Amino acid sequence: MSDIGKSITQFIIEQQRVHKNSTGEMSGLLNDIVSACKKISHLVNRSGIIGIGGAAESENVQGEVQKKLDIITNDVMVDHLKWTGHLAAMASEEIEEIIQIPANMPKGQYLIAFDPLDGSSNIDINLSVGTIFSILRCPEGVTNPTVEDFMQKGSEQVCAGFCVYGPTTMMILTTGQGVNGFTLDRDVGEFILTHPNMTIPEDTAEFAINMSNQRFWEAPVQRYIEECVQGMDGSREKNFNMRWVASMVAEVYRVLTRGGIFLYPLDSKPTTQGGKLRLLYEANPMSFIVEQAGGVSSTAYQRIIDIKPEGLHQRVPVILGSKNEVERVMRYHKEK
Ligand code: AHM
Ligand code: MG
Repeated sequence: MSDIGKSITQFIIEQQRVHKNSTGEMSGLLNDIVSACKKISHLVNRSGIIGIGGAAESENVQGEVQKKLDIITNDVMVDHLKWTGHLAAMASEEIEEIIQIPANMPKGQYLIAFDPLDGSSNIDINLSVGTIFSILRCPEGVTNPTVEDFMQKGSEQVCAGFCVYGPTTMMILTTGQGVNGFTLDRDVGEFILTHPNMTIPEDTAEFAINMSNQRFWEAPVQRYIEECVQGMDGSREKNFNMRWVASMVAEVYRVLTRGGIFLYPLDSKPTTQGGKLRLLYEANPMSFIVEQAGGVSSTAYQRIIDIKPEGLHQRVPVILGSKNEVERVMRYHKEK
């Protein structure tokens, strides 16, 4: 029987039953995240009407001007996750230090790192934004986690997912057994399984990169993009199309749906040296999802989920998507 049409609640509980020793804590945590994302979807949808669009008067730890919704959605995530007893600590793009569970609340065995509103520069122009999250196990015996406890490789993730607030609100989820996509049915307030077993085609003719950074790229990326742009007239003898939404959730969703390659490579811009995207709550969860869907995710030199993190807000170059294209870019770097 097809699983399409199943609610995310049923899906999560059925997955839990497959694991014999499961305590149900992960299912509980996923349900908390689902509730938070439904609330965020509602707020994003109504932001213009209730006057929460536009910039706030603050900057986050990365020195980026915050949107009002960056702050509000961060609070929604923290408020939904801090009291249910499933987490030992949290880390957010918007907060410099880790977020501890209040002393009067029970603690659980998981850690979460999240970007509450990815692509928030798109909010005021009504393009897709999203929430990204990565779940790690809290090291055994640790009751008061520190930053060090979050410094786990992406390959240690037990679950990763993201929500896209676009024409429809979608939740994409992996627990290491493939990738499934759910669409929010607003009438009943449930995410419904609409995209089971998402897989990324190995080949593609679509690339995504911010071309305005071209002069800052390294030679192998210059070469790869130049060949795509030359299309039929160049060495690839094939025409490529290009997209750049400036919202990683939308780009990765597109790659999961019809293939493609997404690049935010190493560049020599003073503001993004070492890459732009953050390892813990952007690159790692997206890489886990992409690999689970049959794609590849690399810095061009190294598999992203093999990186040992050194900081909560560490940035890395990201090249992910259809296997044959990502491997080609990696090969160009090796040849260099
Ligand atoms: P954010 O988390 O502050 O929104 O930044 C991350 C976003 C990604 O979603 C997107 O891929 C990238 O930044 C776009 O950057 P740029 O504006 O340099 O093209
Ligand atoms: Mg982000």
